[in-house]
Amino acid sequence: MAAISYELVRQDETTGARAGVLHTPHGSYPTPIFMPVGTQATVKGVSPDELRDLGAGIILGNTYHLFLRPGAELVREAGGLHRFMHWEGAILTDSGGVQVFSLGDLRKITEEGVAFRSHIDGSKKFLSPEVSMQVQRCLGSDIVMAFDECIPYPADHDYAKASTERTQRWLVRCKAAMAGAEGQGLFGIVQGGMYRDLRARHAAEVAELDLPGYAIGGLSVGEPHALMEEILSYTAQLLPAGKPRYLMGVGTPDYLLTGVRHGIDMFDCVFPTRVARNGMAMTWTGRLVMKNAEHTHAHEILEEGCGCYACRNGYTRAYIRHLVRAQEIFGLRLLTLHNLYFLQEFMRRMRAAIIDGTFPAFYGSVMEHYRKNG
Ligand code: PRF
Ligand code: ZN
Repeated sequence: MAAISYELVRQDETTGARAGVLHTPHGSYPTPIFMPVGTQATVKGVSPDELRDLGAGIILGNTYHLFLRPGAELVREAGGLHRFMHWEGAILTDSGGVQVFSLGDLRKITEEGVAFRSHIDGSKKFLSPEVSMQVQRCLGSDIVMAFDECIPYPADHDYAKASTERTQRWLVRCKAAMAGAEGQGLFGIVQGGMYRDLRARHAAEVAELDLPGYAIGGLSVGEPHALMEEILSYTAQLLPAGKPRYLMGVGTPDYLLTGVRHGIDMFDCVFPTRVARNGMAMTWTGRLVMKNAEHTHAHEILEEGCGCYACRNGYTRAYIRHLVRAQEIFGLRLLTLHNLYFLQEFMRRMRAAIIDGTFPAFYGSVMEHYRKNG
């Protein structure tokens, strides 16, 4: 049996939203799903038990970081990434493309791959489709992402076209390099910049390879929300309905709503964990900046009814504000646990609404809150 498969449970009647189940070698997970980011073999500040308890099923790891440190061979020697980091759920690894391409002057792109200098010690390194696949095979992730270029925004049509064609040639090489990898599924990534013609052609070429899942890359790179929605909706409907669809690097509530509405099943983003470390709490009515004076005497929890560790145990806004101001690690941990729980709950409610047939109303009411409160 294939490592990864998608089961459709319910298709919303008026939008593209769908509820399903994603089957992996490390468990089956309800979709739409949000995957917390654990770049360096850890979701910053959170133990695997805590992650599981707050409802996370699939987490994300990064080829680029683990390749540089501690190295793919060491993780393989430890028994793979699941064992190394003590995570029994599923793992998706990103290919390293985005990180190497964002190194600017420190890298050189050729047809073969990307030569770059390590951000850690400046040493010379090289990533290519074959190297990225080799690293991800050592990591043993359930879902392996293709090595691609995330085209910056804005980019002219000529650049976007040449880059997308190269990403497609790289995808063919990724597929060949993953042949025979048991228990791992390769996802293709559709690029094409903000150009419909390039997106359409690339979506067709990627789908042609008959992979276990498909991602939409190159979005949420600084373009306006309306443009991202236009390209997303146009691209998503071109992808095969029987396979999972993953929108890479998206995880703010408004973008999650937009993605789900257009038929996306999987998301990842550093947002909830990163803003937690900047002292911000996510709620159903917008963000709370914990440093603000308004929370000084707020002897109430972050959000009424929240089931996260912090709220369940009565930690107050005033206390968390104090911890954040005093730069205490526990404050950032409480906020991280709350934000990750919040997004898991956000996905659960979206899925329940899809199954109940009330997704359009849910979308409207939650979006309205976010437009009002940011
Ligand atoms: N490609 C890969 N990873 C990504 C992206 C992409 O386009 C994005 C899009 N912003 C986030 N993460 N490989
Ligand atoms: Zn909470």
